[in-house]
Amino acid sequence: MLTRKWPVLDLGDQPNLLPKDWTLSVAGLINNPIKWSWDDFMAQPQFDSTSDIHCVTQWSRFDNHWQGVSAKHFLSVVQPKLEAAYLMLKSYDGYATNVPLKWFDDDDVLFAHSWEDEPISREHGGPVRIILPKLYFWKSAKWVRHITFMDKNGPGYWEARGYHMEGDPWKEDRTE
Ligand SMILES: Nc1nc2c(c(=O)[nH]1)N[C@H]1C(S)=C(S)[C@@H](COP(=O)(O)O)O[C@H]1N2
Ligand SMILES: [Mo]
Repeated sequence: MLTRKWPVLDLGDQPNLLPKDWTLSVAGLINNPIKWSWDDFMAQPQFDSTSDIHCVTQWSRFDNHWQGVSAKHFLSVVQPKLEAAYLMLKSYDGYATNVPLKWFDDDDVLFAHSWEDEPISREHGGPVRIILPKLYFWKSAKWVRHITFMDKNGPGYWEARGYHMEGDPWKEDRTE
């Protein structure tokens, strides 16, 4: 199904975060652990990108225009150690999802604060969510709060409930 509207899908508990209440902490196998406030985040180089969304429940939305901070820039700041191979993305609603670093480290991945030139709404994960267009959308954590870099893979919320550890839509990696 192709959709013009953007459906909302989550665990049902949508955190009500003002930008001033949002922080992002990053730890694990990196040389430079950080904790960014909203102001720290907005002081990073800004990045624009256009990409498609593919949900595992069979809808897609093409040509979304995002703005935020690129994963490439983020990685240049935190500097993953050589052993780092997976990220665990954790969110304010208790959600978590695991992503291989090789998928996260891509030109179209970002920490998005805007969609179609408007701040990302609360229900879509504002003030900041991950956009990882090459994997199924359950990997794109909304209300992102914490990231841990790991050498071993581990399951997030849906992965522990049978979703695929990678989630490549072109391979239809839905379940293990
Ligand atoms: N924090 C958080 N992020 C999440 C989820 C969630 O429940 N909590 N659901 C995931 C799933 S299964 C999908 S399909 C997309 C939906 O994003 P949308 O509601 O903006 O369409 O968010 C993903 N990111
Ligand atoms: Mo989903």
